[in-house]
Amino acid sequence: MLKQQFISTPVKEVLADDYTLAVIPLAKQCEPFEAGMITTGLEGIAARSASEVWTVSLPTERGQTGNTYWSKTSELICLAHWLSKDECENIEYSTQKAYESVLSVMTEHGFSYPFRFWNYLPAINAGTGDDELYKKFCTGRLKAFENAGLTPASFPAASALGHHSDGAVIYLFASNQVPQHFKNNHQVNAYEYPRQYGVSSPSFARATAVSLNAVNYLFISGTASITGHQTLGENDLEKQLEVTQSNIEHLLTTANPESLSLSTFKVYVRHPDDVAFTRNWLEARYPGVEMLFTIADICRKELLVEIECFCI
Ligand code: 3EB
Repeated sequence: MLKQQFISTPVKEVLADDYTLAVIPLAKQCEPFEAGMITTGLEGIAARSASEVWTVSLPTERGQTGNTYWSKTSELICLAHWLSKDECENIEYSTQKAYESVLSVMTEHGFSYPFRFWNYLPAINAGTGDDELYKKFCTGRLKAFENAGLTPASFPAASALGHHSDGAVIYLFASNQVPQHFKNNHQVNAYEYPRQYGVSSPSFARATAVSLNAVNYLFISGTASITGHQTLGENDLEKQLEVTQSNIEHLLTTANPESLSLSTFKVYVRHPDDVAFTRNWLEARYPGVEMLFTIADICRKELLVEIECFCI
């Protein structure tokens, strides 16, 4: 059983538990410490500091291969790879190398199918036009996927957000069961976005379903106020929440083969002042869903909020 929880137990204590696959504290650092712990540079809401914890029902083995940190059971592996501040200066090249590393370490450990990626980058919106950091990241990621023989049909669910610290981290989950990747019929596939959004399209699916040890899970990618390929509700938080909600609801009905239920939201809010409204809006509509709120830059400058989901 794979579980995602948001808890305030000290990180050391969480890591001491063999059944912890990964603990992801909300802290300003984005650098490696030890296998099983993933610092991302993303900050939480003061006075509500929780960590995101992924637990499994078999004891984990953890280690490091080159600069990639991993934690695994017989069913799945979590791999994490950081880029230093200097490496982030050449984000396209460093992203490509990081993706090539994590994919090769994944394969060495006997896992063939990445099913969920997270990408946390510094100054994601810095640079204009094709020079925007996020767009160069997309080119590096796509080159690595192409070199690894991954086609758009096997791109998994993902999130890509910006933090206000130095360094970057890419982490993923992979299995040896073939996952199923889904589109959102209300949105252009990210990997088919038109040229205006960058030289290389973003390589991810809108949702990925996976079965581990006969238990089904659905990962919904970071989802935002985009219809077709267009951003809706510029400068209008509530409109963006409505469009985001309708995208999530659409995925729950069309990209959810096992009819799973929403368990958690990881919510990325650009402006700290928008957190209270966002929290109230979501809690009123999703009383049974556990939520973690983080302050993050979303990869399109006009987007104010992005939500990812885990369903069981
Ligand atoms: C979007 O739908 C919003 O580049 O990995 C969401 C999830 C977004 C993942 C990624 C980007 C990514 O285009 C941005």
